[in-house]
Amino acid sequence: MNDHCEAESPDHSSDINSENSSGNDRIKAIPGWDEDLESAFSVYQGSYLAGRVVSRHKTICEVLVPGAVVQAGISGALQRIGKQPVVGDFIVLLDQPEMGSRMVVNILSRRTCLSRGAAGDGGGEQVIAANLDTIFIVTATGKDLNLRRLERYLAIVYSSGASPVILLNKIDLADDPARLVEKIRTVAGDVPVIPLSALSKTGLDALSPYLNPGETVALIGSSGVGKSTLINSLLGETVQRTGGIREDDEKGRHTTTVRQMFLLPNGAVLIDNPGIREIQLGDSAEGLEKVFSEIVDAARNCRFKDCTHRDEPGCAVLQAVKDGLIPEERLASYHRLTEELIFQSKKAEIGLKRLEKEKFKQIAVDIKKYRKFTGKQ
Ligand SMILES: Nc1nc2c(ncn2[C@@H]2O[C@H](COP(=O)(O)OP(=O)(O)OP(=O)(O)O)[C@@H](O)[C@H]2O)c(=O)[nH]1
Ligand SMILES: [Mg+2]
Ligand SMILES: [Zn+2]
Repeated sequence: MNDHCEAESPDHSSDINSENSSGNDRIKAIPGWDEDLESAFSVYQGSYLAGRVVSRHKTICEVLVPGAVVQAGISGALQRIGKQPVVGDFIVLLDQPEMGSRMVVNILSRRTCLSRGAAGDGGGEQVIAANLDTIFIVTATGKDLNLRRLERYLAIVYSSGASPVILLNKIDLADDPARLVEKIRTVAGDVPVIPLSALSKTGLDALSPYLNPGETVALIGSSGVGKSTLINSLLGETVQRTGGIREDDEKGRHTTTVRQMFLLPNGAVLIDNPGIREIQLGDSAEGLEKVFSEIVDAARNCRFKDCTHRDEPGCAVLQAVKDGLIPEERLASYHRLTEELIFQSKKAEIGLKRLEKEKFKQIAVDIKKYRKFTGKQ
């Protein structure tokens, strides 16, 4: 297997055979594979292979199986039930080289799952990646640094089940990085904030506690903050193309377009992501409570249980703002994001209802067809 999980030509992999792989082989060969996955996979015999999705294209997945990276389609059955394999998924592959076919037929239970609100008016969630242990939220000194945006990132990361770590990149460009770290800490709670420079490779040692064998770390953040540069620096070679940034607003050029997994020599897994344009919250209520834990804590002392912390008498949150314990902009941000969450969930509900309606419309058409066919009324 090559270290960076790039796809091998399918011709080389026709000799992969699950009978050659024992559970131990799988644990060694598929980073992150463990006893639980082994027991979930034990029901599959014969032509089935265990693997992990390295990258996902429209209809094709690149999958790491013991000894190779292969390309596979997605079974019709999975597509019909709307289950989509994403990068980081542990999957079951049906390998039938004699028929020239290799299909992802099942997705094994996800330990963690990073999602965001889906774009468009249908609402719902879009899964970005799965089975992540840690998520590096990457921001950079300069115009990218935005506390309100960091709160959004923290909400979706908390909701994923993975642990967030905030990286402040490009400290080589800042006069006073320590001041910026302090600024970030005002919204970070207990989340570690690590200043570094991916380009000049300073501060990277502080990342090693998160880069353990078999553990998976994804990098997310806006375009141009230096996610791919950091991947290259950690791997010690250029595996990802990096892009310049626009001078006027310091925004990136969306250089990375495909989500992809890379393997560090020690067996840790890194996932590079395309820059996120806009983070919608999706179903992140739980995450939001963690991001604003000081507001949630104060709210326990509000006079009314359903206090909205806007103008109610006896509101402990408003009192804490008055006393200077909670910054006003934190409460404003909390209100904004909570409203957005309610809006998103309403949108999702409407989307679901529409789907239901469409389903029933389809059933009505089917009944009509059936009646016509059988002559029954
Ligand atoms: N000065 C400085 N520049 C950096 C640093 N890290 C990255 N850059 C530069 O920032 C630009 C964008 O870097 P990328 O690594 O492509 O950013 P990205 O986050 O992967 O961007 P997308 O793939 O578009 O999401 C490049 O010109 C890098 O050389 C750093 O630590 N210091
Ligand atoms: Mg990139
Ligand atoms: Zn209140």
